[in-house]
Amino acid sequence: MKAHQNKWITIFAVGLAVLLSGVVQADLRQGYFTDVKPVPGLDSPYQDRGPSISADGLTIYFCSGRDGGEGDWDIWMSTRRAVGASWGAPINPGPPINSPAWEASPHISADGLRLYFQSWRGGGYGQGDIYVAERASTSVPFVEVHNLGSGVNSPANEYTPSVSPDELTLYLSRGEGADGFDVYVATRSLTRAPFDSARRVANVNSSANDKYPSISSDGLTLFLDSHRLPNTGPSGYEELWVATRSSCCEHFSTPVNLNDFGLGSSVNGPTAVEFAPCISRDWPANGSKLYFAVGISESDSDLYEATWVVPCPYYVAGDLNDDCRVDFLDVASFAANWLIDCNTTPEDAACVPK
Ligand SMILES: [Ca+2]
Ligand SMILES: [Ca+2]
Ligand SMILES: [Ca+2]
Ligand SMILES: [Ca+2]
Repeated sequence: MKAHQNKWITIFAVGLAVLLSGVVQADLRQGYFTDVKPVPGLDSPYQDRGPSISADGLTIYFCSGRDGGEGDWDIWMSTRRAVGASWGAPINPGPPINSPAWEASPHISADGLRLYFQSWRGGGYGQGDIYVAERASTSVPFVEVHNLGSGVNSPANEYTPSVSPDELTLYLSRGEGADGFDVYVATRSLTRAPFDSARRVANVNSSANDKYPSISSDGLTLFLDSHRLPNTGPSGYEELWVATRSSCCEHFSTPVNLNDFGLGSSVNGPTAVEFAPCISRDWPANGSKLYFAVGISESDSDLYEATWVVPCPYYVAGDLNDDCRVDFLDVASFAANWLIDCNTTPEDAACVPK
C-alpha cells in the first residue's frame, strides 16, 4: 500500500474514533497523586497550614502564625484570576472571622457563603470551639459569626471542620481522653437547624492523634492526618491517611496510608511531617488537587499541593496518550509519527512496516 494511502486511512480512523469517543467514557476512580510541590506565593517564615480551597479553585483559605493579623494565629486568604494562575499576596480578612485569640483550620462551604473554622475566642463551650462565618454572596465580606452550638462543641478542644456539599454532615476532630484527637461526625436535617451531638466516626480512629478530616464531595472518601504507626517517616510523625466506603450508609474502612491509596503515590515522605489535608471539590476528576501542609521545622510549615492523575484503564481505539479520550492530541501524535521517514530513520520506535 502506498504511503499516502496509509496516511489518509489513519487520519480517517482517528477521526472516526473521535466521533465515537463518547461511547467509551467511564467513571474512573483509580488514580494516584503526583507532582507534589509547594503552593507558590503563600509561604511565610512561620507556620502556614490548614488549607481550604473554594469549589471554583480561585480562593484558598489557610491559617498562619505570620505577623500582621488580629493577634495570635489568624485565618488568611488568597485569590487568583484562573486555575493555574499565580496566587495573589495573602490578605487577612480581619474581624469578625479573626480576633486577638487563636483562629485556625478554615473550611469554606461548597457555595462559598459559609466559612467554618476553629477559634479560642472564649464565650463558647471551653477550649477551642468551631464557629461559622456567613455572608449573603461571594462578592461581599463575611459579616456574622456563630458558635456551632453544643452538638458540635464541648468543654474539650474542637478543631478542623469539614462539611459535605449540602452542609448537613460535619466532620471535625475533638481532643479528649487517652487517645488524643479523634475524628467525629455530626449531622442535621436542615442547614438552619443545629447539628446533633457529634459522635466518633467508626473504624477511622486510633490511639494516636487523628484529626483534620477532609470529606470528598461524594461522601465516600475521608482524608485525615494521623500520628499512627507504621508510617513512612520517622516514628510518630504525622502523615496523610485515607478511609473509604462504597456508600454513605456504610462505615468507613480502616484508613490506609495515602502512599498506598489508589495506584500509589509518594505524598508522605521519609523525613517531613505531612498534615492538614484538603481534597478539592472536583476530586476524583483527572487533574484535581489535594492540598496539605508540610512541616519544615519546629516553627515553620508550608502549604503543598499534589495532583490526582487517572490513567485510562480501558482500551480506547485511537487513544495514543492514555487519557481515555480520542481528540486532536491523538491526531497530532499520529500525524507526527506518520511524518517520520522510516527509510532514513528505520531505528525510530515509531516506524512500523508498511
Ligand atoms: Ca511557612
Ligand atoms: Ca487571632
Ligand atoms: Ca470546645
Ligand atoms: Ca486518636
